[in-house]
Amino acid sequence: MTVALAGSRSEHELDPSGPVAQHDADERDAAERDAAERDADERDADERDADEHEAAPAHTFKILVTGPFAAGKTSLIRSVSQTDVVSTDVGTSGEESDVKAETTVAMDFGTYHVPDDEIRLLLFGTPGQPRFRFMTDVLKGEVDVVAFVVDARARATHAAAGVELRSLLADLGVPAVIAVNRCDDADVAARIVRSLGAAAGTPVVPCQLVDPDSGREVVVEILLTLLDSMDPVADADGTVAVGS
Ligand SMILES: Nc1nc2c(ncn2[C@@H]2O[C@H](COP(=O)(O)OP(=O)(O)OP(=O)(O)O)[C@@H](O)[C@H]2O)c(=O)[nH]1
Ligand SMILES: [Mg+2]
Repeated sequence: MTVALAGSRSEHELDPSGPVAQHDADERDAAERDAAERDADERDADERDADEHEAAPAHTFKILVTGPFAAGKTSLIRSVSQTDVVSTDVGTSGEESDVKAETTVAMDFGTYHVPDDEIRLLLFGTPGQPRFRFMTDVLKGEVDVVAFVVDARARATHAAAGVELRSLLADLGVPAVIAVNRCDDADVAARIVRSLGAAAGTPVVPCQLVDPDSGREVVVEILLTLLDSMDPVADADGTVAVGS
């Protein structure tokens, strides 16, 4: 049926089967299609979340990578990280620019994942310049192991590094691994670590941190240190497992 009203809408506009009605129907269809697509997207997102949850490693540990300026902290994280490293290096200013062109001003972040053991390390690197030392306080919460990096050749930095190391470990009460960078000699590395005043038995790794294989030796020592620091838990059947 078509109703014509003078001065009002045209007869086409009021025809229930005309263009306006067709337009309304199209809009309804489009809205239904949008809603269906939204539902499908939400289902996909839920499934992705569930998959990610299932794939999440059982044990995640926070490692604080710290030490004096230019020791090789960023190099360690860049060498071993299995995910893109979050880096905050910018042009070095002041007298330290004679040592190297770029320096970390906030933090480095990288990860290392041991799939079979479902272990993931979160590696947080601190800046080395004293004026950014407050970032160590920001980053040091809930740390499981300190990876302390010193440059074997930068002897002038060792006294202050020892003070920093001892105070940090006294504060955090967690174990440390000491990476003696630019050093291939285990005896030299052990001597440097003794001069830092580290506790006897602190693991020491002589290393070249620009080399990923060498960086992974530090990671292995971190993993062993984590295992040592965990309490053994005896199962009912007498087997011993480690838990975090
Ligand atoms: N030859 C050599 N160079 C290295 C090694 N490790 C680090 N370097 C270099 O030493 C410099 C310092 O390394 P970084 O990793 O930036 O040191 P950092 O401790 O992060 O420095 P800040 O964040 O500024 O305190 C860089 O120019 C590196 O390329 C190494 O094992 N061998
Ligand atoms: Mg750095």
